[in-house]
Amino acid sequence: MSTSFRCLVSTVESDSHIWNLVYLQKLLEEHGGLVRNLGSCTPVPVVLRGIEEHRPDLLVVSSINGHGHHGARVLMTELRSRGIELPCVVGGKLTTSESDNDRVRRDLIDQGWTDVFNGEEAVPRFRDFLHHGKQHGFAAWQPPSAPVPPWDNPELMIAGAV
Ligand code: B12
Repeated sequence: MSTSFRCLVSTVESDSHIWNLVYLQKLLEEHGGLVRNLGSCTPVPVVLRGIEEHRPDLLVVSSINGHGHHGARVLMTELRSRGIELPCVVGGKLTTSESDNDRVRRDLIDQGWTDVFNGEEAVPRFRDFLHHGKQHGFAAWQPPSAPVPPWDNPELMIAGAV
């Protein structure tokens, strides 16, 4: 891939926060992204139309109102049902509890998201992702696995260790 790439920025339908989207647009532009920012409260059909018209190399979704986990699941379900295989990442404050971060990361990566950027390391990890993606293609990214806490580990639960 050349050093510039086409990128669609959106949020989820419920989320009216804007400055997270502006921040991401600027960050992506600093890294060579040609960005179309769809703005707040983005309905799924608007994202689908944006993909058709803009033909991005990458979809970046940000949500901070606490409903992002649900919104991201809904969006990915629609993308998959239409056979859209575009690299897609999501990040921000995706639930109302920081302690959900690893579980949400695992769930969304399992659903088909290329990676999920939440918690304190979100932006530094995202920069690494962009550098890697520009060299090797965003689809080649292997997300680091999220740790499984003991209370989410069925083997430990069955053994009665927790
Ligand atoms: C401004 C603001 C509003 C404004 C938004 C105005 C506007 N049009 O933008 C108004 C008043 C409308 C608002 C409303 C609400 N808000 Co508000 N809001 C904020 C506030 C104060 C700042 C958000 C902001 O602009 N930050 C600046 C941007 C640049 O930073 P950021 O969003 O944090 O993003 C950073 C990271 O999260 C990360 N990031 C974000 N997305 C992504 C994506 C990727 C891929 C990556 C790599 C990184 C990344 O990078 C950014 C830079 O570090 C925050 C509290 C706070 N101090 O953060 C609450 C906050 C986001 N709001 C909150 C809530 C609950 C609401 C409401 C539900 C309140 C209500 N009961 O009505 C509504 C929801 C409205 C809706 N439908 O979405 C909560 C969310 C709680 C959660 N997720 O756990 C927060 C965190 C306040 C709190 N502490 O409780 N809000």
